Amino acid sequence: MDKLLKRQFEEAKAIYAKIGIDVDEVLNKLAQVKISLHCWQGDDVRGFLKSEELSGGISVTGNYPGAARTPLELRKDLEKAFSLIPGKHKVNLHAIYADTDEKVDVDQLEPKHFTPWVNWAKEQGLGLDFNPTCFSHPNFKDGFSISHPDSSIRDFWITHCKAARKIAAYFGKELNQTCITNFWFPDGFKDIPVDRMAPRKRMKEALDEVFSEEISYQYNVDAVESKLFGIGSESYVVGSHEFCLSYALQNKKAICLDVGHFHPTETISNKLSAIALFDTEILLHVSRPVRWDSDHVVIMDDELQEIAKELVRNNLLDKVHIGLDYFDASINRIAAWVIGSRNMLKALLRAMLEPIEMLKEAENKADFTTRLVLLEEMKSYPFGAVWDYYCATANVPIRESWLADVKKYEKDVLLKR
Ligand code: RNT
Ligand code: ZN
Repeated sequence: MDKLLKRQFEEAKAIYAKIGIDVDEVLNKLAQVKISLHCWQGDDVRGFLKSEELSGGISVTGNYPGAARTPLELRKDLEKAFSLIPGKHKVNLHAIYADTDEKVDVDQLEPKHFTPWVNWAKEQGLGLDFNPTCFSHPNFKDGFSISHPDSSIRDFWITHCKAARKIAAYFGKELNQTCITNFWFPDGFKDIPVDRMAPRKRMKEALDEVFSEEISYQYNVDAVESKLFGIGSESYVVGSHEFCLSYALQNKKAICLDVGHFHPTETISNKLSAIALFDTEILLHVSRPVRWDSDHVVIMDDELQEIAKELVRNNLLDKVHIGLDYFDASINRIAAWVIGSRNMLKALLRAMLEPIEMLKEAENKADFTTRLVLLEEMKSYPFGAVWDYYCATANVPIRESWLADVKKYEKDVLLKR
């Protein structure tokens, strides 16, 4: 290891020790954290079933060259990204990423259509998470999928979601690691509805049907994701936050909180402690909304830091699953993955390097001066030296040196596509 890097780490360690923080212990804890890397950043949410253009009120802008066109290309790109991110993680697949030569519609998907992904995950020591894809399909009609008024359309999506759970259970069993399956439905109205209740009733019943089959919790955990609005569902979304949270609580499902899915002044960092008190499992879709649910690449902004602090300060890392969810086609897609993952981990590291007990004590004594002074001074503590050391020990490039790897891969592989 680079001598300067090592010396800077030792100095940083001594500085943190003075305020009562054991840096080695922190790094062991950080190494346990798994980030679920969303495969769809690699190809702009296209998938391989080639059914229809992206729909569901989400959109990707940009035409940076090199998007993955096949499962093999996507896996190679993911491998490249993982080689630049410290730790062992998971990959989050959508149903449209099936790896098969068969012409198969989403309601007919089976575990066998994902075998190459499972074999690869085993080889790479990765976990897999899953999502049914209830959009980009002719049966996503009039803005509705599983809560469509037409029962044959609802049934199609119910069958698809049931199939998705079987695939998820297969992932969990084969990889000996629970698969988190996230159910997100774009269903909603562009304009003010007359009947807000009926679609929600249909969605509730459809979900009951989807989840009617018992699947061991060891293999699969289901999550439901809420949303405030999407493109084309500006006035009303069936799966609102109240709907999804209530459903999750009543049915022992996990609730998925996406950073971009709330009113602009609402933050998910402020929701975590409230929800966690009620024994709910939580799935995070870490994203970055810019003025709206724009799904920008995750940066080290205040909300990311606040989310990380909530997870660490409240010991939530065991019951909160961290996934990323954004799609940017205007920059190198591998860099997009690496930036977001490294930032999520960095934010957690920084949160772990706080004198939490000291801060809580000050707060409990109403010594808000001490609280503010400590919080502000901690901002210039040398966490960067700890992060660099962590990257070096995990055998991934330090600081921005990973960019050279990405540029080389772009030249050798991506630009030839
Ligand atoms: C959409 C949701 C959802 C999707 C992915 C592709 O607003 O955030 O999670 O981004 O399923
Ligand atoms: Zn999401």
